[in-house]
Amino acid sequence: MKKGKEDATPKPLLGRPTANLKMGIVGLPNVGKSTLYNALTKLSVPAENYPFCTIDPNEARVPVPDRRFDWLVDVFKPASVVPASLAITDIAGLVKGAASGEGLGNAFLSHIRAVDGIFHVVRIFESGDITHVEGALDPVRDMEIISEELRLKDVEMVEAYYDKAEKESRRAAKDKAKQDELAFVGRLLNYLREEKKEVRYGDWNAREIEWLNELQLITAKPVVYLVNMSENDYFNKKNRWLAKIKQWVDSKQKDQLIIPFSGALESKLLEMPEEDQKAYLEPHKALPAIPKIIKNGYSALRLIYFFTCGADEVRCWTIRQGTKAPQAAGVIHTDFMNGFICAEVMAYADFKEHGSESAVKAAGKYRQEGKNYTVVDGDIMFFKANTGGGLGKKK
Ligand SMILES: Nc1nc2c(ncn2[C@@H]2O[C@H](COP(=O)(O)OP(=O)(O)OP(=O)(O)O)[C@@H](O)[C@H]2O)c(=O)[nH]1
Ligand SMILES: [Mg+2]
Repeated sequence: MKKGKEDATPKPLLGRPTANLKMGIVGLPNVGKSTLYNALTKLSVPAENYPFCTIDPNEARVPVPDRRFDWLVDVFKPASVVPASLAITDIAGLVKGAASGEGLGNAFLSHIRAVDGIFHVVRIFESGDITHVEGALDPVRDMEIISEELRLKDVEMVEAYYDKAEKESRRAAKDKAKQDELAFVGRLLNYLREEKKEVRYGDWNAREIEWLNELQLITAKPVVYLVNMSENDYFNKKNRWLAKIKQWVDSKQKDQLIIPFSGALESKLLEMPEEDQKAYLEPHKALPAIPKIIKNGYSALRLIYFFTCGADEVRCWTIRQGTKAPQAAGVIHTDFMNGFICAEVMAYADFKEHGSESAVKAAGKYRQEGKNYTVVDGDIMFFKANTGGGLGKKK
């Protein structure tokens, strides 16, 4: 085994250092957030035609759809199954001026601060009956309002932090760490307030990410844009606003994901048995958007999972990208991390190709990995650990 520099420390990720993360649904009032939430969770929270219908944030966990998992369950026919899941919070609508207390202002912003990633819902469905808080339909204006409110909230927070850092650095003029921090907060304030940029799009070094992670700014959270359109437009994959929305999103950063969906259609599908759903979508060659939304919310949070498979259980274990084998083992049980000996690993693709553990072994694809191994999404893992009671207790 190589020693020494193989382990160049990768940059930490922005965000809370845990795999227990959640997405929040954010947007103007009446754009279809609760409708989406209902479709995502198949729960019923009130979705009424008046602003601020959702007052308390609602939270649910939804399974992450995955064909690989379904296939493993088919092969192992285990007694119990545990898919990966994504926590989602439905947050009430944000209005212009929220950052300075308009609408239900600050309460909502604190709900947004409590999530780790944002589903930004924007409305392009026309409806005479359903009030638009800003009057006429204009999704680009709406997206701008939301992102501005969130950015202004961050400016406010960083200004306060700057004042504090300045006082501390005056008190400790010789403390280089404090001076460095103040210089960074100054640059950050300029970035947010003068350049009007969002933290998630910045190129930060490891030390800066550590500082940012103490601040937990709203614009540091990853965002997935969701465009709510009429059923017809969804089927025809056409709406005059789509190009303008893409242009706006691209102006922040190229190649970001924009997922179209139809709240009206997804609500309709909820009422149908599965065969009827297929029959309804088939003529339009359309798929429901919900699975795509869940999967992309999960990966926006930089979450991945590995599998453990056996006759008793097939299970997904959620970790963040870049997690090493011992910490991954620790998700199952801290004893597995503390007493970590090694991990036996099969890539999902190899297992699928060869069909059994022994065939994977015969093909020379069954690996033993040590504590520096970075777990890959879809690894099928088996840990060996010294858990006090003797060697080889495993999962
Ligand atoms: N026509 C049409 N109506 C929709 C669609 N999605 C949602 N609606 C309707 O729009 C209204 C508002 O939807 P909600 O999901 O409650 O909106 P919200 O964003 O949660 O609103 P607040 O919680 O007040 O911020 C409801 O009457 C929904 O039925 C859609 O795709 N098409
Ligand atoms: Mg709502």
